[in-house]
Amino acid sequence: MSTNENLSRIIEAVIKIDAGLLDTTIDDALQAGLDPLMIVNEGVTVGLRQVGDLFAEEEIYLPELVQAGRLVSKAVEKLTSAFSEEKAIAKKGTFLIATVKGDVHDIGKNLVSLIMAASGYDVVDLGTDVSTDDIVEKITELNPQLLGLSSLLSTTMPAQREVIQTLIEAGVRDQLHVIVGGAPVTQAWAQEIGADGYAENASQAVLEADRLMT
Ligand code: B1M
Repeated sequence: MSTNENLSRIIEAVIKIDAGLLDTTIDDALQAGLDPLMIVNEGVTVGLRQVGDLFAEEEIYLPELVQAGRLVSKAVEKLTSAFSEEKAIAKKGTFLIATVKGDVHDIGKNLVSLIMAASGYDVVDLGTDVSTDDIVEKITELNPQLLGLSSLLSTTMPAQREVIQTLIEAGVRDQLHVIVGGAPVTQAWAQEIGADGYAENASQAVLEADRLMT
């Protein structure tokens, strides 16, 4: 079976929200030698976005969206377990990451955390729905070189701006680089709110972080 066929079967399993089928198709793809990260980025994530489209079109409802989210979280965990092992590489700096206030989406944030950690950053993950005050408090406490703000809702994107504004008011904005991301976030938005970097996916987050740290 070709790479594209393997990925299509995975996407279909996610769209059907079928845990058994997803397990089987992922195992088949791994056996065929596909890279786990490719399966995440070009398989399960693509399927989940299509589930999101079905939700927006009212073809499916919130319970199915929740179920699809859980299914994919588990699949991503399984696929990325290899990355979690401690690697003996020089540490590049501390990366504080949070999903902003009002937003509970965490699959993408977790993926970014994982890949950043595997790429040599000390990652401190504050979780989801994190208030601006809590983020700023942690920055004062930990003094990280990088801050990552994830937002999946157009209604929570302004919280990214609020964090940056609060950092300016607290006089600590210049002490760190801010990277923003999440499905509705764009390079233009990043520029508008005064972020230092924008990343479309987890691998680009590492490239952005490395660029900002040099
Ligand atoms: Co929600 N949801 N959801 N949802 N959900 C979206 C985002 C939506 C686009 C679906 C849709 O309607 N088409 C829509 C937002 C519309 C908008 O604002 N424009 C939406 C909505 C409306 C909602 C609710 C309001 C639904 C409701 O209750 N009526 C509600 C809000 C809850 C809240 O947060 N307050 C809600 C709830 C949920 C669930 C809890 C059911 C579940 C989340 C489960 C979880 O995260 N544990 C869920 C899901 C699964 C989705 C979709 C289908 C998938 C998101 C996802 O995990 N993608 C999503 C559809 C979509 O995004 N098109 C949708 C996979 C993940 C790997 O990709 O998160 O994009 P992503 O992360 C990528 C990049 O964006 C980037 O790298 C990641 C890896 O490649 N990235 C960063 C992310 N963060 C980054 C940070 C960085 C750099 C890169 O630097 C710091």
